[in-house]
Amino acid sequence: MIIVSAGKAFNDIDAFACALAYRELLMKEGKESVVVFPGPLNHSVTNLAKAQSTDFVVDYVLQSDDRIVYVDLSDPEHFAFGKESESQIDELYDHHYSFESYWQDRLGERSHIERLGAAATLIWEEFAKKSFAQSISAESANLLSIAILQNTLNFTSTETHDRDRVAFVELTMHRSMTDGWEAQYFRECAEGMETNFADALRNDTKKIEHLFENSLFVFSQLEITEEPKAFLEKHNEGILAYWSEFDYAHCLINIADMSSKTSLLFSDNSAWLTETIVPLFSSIVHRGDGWIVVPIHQRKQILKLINTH
Ligand SMILES: [Mn+2]
Repeated sequence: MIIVSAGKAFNDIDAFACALAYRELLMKEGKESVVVFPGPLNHSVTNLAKAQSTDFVVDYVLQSDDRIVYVDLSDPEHFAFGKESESQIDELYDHHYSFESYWQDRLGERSHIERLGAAATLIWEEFAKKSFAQSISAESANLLSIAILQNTLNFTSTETHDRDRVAFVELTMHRSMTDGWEAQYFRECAEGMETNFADALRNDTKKIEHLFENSLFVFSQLEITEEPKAFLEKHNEGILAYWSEFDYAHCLINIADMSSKTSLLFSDNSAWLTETIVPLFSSIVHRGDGWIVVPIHQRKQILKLINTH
């Protein structure tokens, strides 16, 4: 059996859309597959997304003759079936940094890691390459479109590539969502976040070891469409309460606001923020005690800045 999956902890709309659409592509090629998401889906997988498909399972015991396709992920530490599942990987589709050459060496042409706004763009391009673009289902076209919209932060992210824009336009004729779906989608994201802020935060936090010596790096991110300083004030307590679960950690949140195209970075340790995070940015829009506002960045971009600084 082919298993299409992503991370073990939480998966976002990009992973969700890629896996479900890729399952359809495999089906068109006459190959059976199962989509597996063992962890919770985060608040970016809204009702609009779930209305397209929920054709996945949570529990699956990997068999020794299964082959795996991982999407929107290339860091072996986070694979749904663990690092030990590496030898069973057939294909890998991702747009995150750091593991490009690792997978190039191991998978060669079966590793598809490219600098794009959304991994969903790669999956759409696979449909086209394999001549199934014309027969893609409306549900898959809808999902891939939502993922491109969200992962490029409504095309405001500097990670957005022309290929993301082309894919989004090409998908237009295959979509079935009604006018205004983009606004509806972001409204659902905001509502999901407000309804259960603690879970939204928890399910969009990366815990990274060994980046800052022996301290755990707790890096949260929320994508919003409202004034980021007011958002921080509203949720300050909730953020600090969550971070207090971690001992000896450096904690940072990236509140990325698509409307103002800025990122507000907040830490519970103002001195650490000034010393470690501030120097990463050549342009700082505003700053205060424990927070800075910079042009919009995504977490993976900030991680890259930390890694290369
Ligand atoms: Mn992604």
